[in-house]
Amino acid sequence: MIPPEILFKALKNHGVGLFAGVPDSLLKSFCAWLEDHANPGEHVIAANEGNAIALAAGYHLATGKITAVYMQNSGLGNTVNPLTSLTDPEVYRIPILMIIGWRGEPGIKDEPQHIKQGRITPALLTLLDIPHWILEAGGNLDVILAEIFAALKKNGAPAALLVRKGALADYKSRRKQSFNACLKREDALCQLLKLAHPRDLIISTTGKTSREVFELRVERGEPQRDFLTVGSMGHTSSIALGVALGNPARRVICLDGDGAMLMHLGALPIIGSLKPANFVHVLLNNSAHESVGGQPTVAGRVDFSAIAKACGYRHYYLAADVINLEKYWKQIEQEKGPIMLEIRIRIGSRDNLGRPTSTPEQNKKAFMEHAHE
Ligand SMILES: Cc1ncc(C[n+]2csc(CCOP(=O)(O)OP(=O)(O)O)c2C)c(N)n1
Repeated sequence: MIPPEILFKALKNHGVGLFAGVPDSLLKSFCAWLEDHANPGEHVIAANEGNAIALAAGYHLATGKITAVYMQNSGLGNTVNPLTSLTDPEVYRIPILMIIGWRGEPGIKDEPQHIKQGRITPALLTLLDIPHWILEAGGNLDVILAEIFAALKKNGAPAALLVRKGALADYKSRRKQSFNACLKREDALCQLLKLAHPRDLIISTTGKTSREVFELRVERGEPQRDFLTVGSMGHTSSIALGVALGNPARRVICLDGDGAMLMHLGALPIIGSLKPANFVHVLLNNSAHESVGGQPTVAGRVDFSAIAKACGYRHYYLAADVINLEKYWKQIEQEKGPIMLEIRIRIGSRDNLGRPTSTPEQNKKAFMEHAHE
């Protein structure tokens, strides 16, 4: 296995001037190393992978240097537009080193949302004319990087390092909790499931939120009727908006994460301008991408009250404990949406957290039956 510091130092020796990206579980030790050791201004955690590519392009325009942009392969879709219309040799020809965590690699067991993307990742890079190299546990990093940087220099365009599961050695970050909050995400979700009406339509975000909602329903002996957005990070609020518009007679509760909300923040003014009265947008804010390793987001420094108001939400509440959560929920019951309820939570989840045992299609069917009752 390759220690993350070796990768970091080798990239710097090759002249990488900036590191940017969206965290991934397969790359979490590298992300953690960057957090602890990159110089100020040398590492940016972007809101989405397309933004990271554009940022890398801008950095190259200013310095002539290469940025290493890391991401999970789920984020490739977000990069296709800037890769084809900005950095491509047929447009501005800008070199970028992409470091991609290869979830769903064929032959390796993974969750349903990763299978298709894992299968098409190399072909997608080929289609985009992006030469790519595979990094695995026993791989010769020096040789691979020499070849990649030679290609980056020769083509002046993006090249990619596809990182297999287990290629990088462990490293734990020294990071601390963002908020001094008492509730963990699962505690907040447990309260919300108690407060919600059985007829409410719940749509939950990517990562541990959906896994916890699934397990909490099992524990509570209740049917699985919530829509679990296992992939499509950042799109949960738009899915929920579609549900709210299509089913105005039912209250829709969107359970969002801060990383996910920031990823496609543009959904908020659309919700605010359409003003679905049945829309409650819960933001579970731990100021981190906890599901993939706890890397920080900027959400701890963002005024979501101002954002909600500016985007046209009718009400905003901030809770950090059960007493306030219950108090504000009583108010929410009386009011018209869209309403944003931010809940400040601490990082942390149980070690034995499972994954949905039903398939996404079974989940969809159960949700639709519930929605049509
Ligand atoms: C487009 C895309 N990029 C990255 C990922 C990997 N990923 C899955 S969950 C997650 C973190 C989500 O963070 P947040 O919404 O704050 O929720 P938390 O994990 O903290 O509960 C990331 C980065 C992904 N699934 N899709």
